[in-house]
Amino acid sequence: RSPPAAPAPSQPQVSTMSKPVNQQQFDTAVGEDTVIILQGIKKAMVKSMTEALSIPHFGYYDEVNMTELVKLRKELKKSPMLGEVQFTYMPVMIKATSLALKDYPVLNSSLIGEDKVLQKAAHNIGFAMDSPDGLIVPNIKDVQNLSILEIAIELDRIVKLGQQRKLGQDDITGGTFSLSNIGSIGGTYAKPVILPPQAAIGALGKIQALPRYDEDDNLVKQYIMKVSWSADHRIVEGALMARFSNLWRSYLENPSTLILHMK
Ligand code: CAO
Repeated sequence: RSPPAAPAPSQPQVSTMSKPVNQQQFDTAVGEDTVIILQGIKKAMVKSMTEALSIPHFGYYDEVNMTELVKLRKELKKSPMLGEVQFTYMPVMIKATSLALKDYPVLNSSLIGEDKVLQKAAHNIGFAMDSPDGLIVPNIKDVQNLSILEIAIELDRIVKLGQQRKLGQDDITGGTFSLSNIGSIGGTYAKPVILPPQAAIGALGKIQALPRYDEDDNLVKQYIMKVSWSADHRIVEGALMARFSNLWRSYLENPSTLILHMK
């Protein structure tokens, strides 16, 4: 008598139902497994993030004392110069990035082949945006020539257009360095993925009121933000990333020094 047949390996009951999908449809409740066809921004993310995997990422983390900036923003928010423009921390962080890039231009560059680095003159600072269609990274052009107010106006314009799915090609291409303010949603540290062909990206955590010691050893309430940098270790040494981060942090911790860089 032949032995009983081995049970057939169980097959997942995957429905072959396929459908084109955009961002909102990901959370559609279905009673069976569904194949989702990626299109547009979602499809582009597969390509760019797969490409990013070929970059050896160096991670560097620090905390920034935002106490002075929190106070300053409260005051600046009242400025009539802002009109309807929302004034968040981003314009200051974007300006501080550009100022620090002046001293560390390799972070504003791209590796070409195996032995060339294209150092870019323009500081086109990208920012990750959680848009209705998913992750987009529009950028503010020539930040090195803009005041903080001008950056705030441009950020406001881009965010509003992004929310309405109306961003033009120019706004989403040509970025040279990126920031990802994940802290506007929550969380402290992140492990940001470099957007090729850029060389670095910084993820900004939530600004939190936390106890810290002052110089007289008193415990004081301070506003702290964690920053997580990733840099392309083929062209950026860890020491350089740390020095860049120190300089960037110093602008945010002493925002009055930014006045010296106003045009
Ligand atoms: N910590 C504490 N408060 C923060 C904060 C932070 N890190 N970031 C923003 N806030 C505050 C703002 O100051 C603002 O406060 P008020 O209401 O008092 O003005 C409020 O939160 C809302 O800010 P916002 O998010 O509308 O604006 P923003 O300029 O700070 O950020 C944008 C704009 C587009 C970066 C943000 O909306 C966003 O999409 N963040 C998500 C980025 C993301 O998805 N990253 C992951 C990428 S990898 O998948």
